Amino acid sequence: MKLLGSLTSPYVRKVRICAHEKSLDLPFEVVDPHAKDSAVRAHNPLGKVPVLLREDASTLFDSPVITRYLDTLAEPRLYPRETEALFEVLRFEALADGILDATVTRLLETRREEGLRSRATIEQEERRISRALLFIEDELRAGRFGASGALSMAELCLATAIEYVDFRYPHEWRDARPELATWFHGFRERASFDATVPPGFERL
Ligand SMILES: N[C@@H](CCC(=O)N[C@@H](CS)C(=O)NCC(=O)O)C(=O)O
Repeated sequence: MKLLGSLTSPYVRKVRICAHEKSLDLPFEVVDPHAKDSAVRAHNPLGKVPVLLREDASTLFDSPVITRYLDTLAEPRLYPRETEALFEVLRFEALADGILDATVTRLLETRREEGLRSRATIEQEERRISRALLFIEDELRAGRFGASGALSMAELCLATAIEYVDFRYPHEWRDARPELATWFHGFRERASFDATVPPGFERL
């Protein structure tokens, strides 16, 4: 089994964090999905990472599919078996993936040349991120998130997404979301996060 990915992709980082939490030995090959002759396309027609190459030469993508698969291989279970609890985790995972998508879209827009760059697109993605962070703050306050202290992919996905916001869209969000800031500050100290910090990122 081998994971293909880049060191800065938050989707890849999420998978690596999941494997680390489960103490799975997951060899990691750094690839550039944007390269002209990228090998990724041979495994994923979408040309995106992460891709998991399995022992039988079959492949899995994208990140939520890979984490669901890894969860079947070792304890601790990070997706609950009980239906209601499972859908609660999947909803937070979808929210976290939405934060990642918005942060990536914003980043790519900011990198476009001056005349082509859309301020409206950048602001739309910033509002999306802001609403999502406020939503988590409210869920924390209501005890619907983080209350049990149990570890699941909900916490791992959201913390990965928040750290990616700090990496690619550093801005002051903590003052207006104090519960989230406190939770995140403690949570990101996990060894799985330390082991996967993207190069070039200085923690805020
Ligand atoms: N929904 C996918 C998103 C994966 C994704 O967008 N990966 C980016 C890296 S951050 C990529 O490979 N981009 C290459 C491209 O767009 O050509 C997942 O969760 O795995």
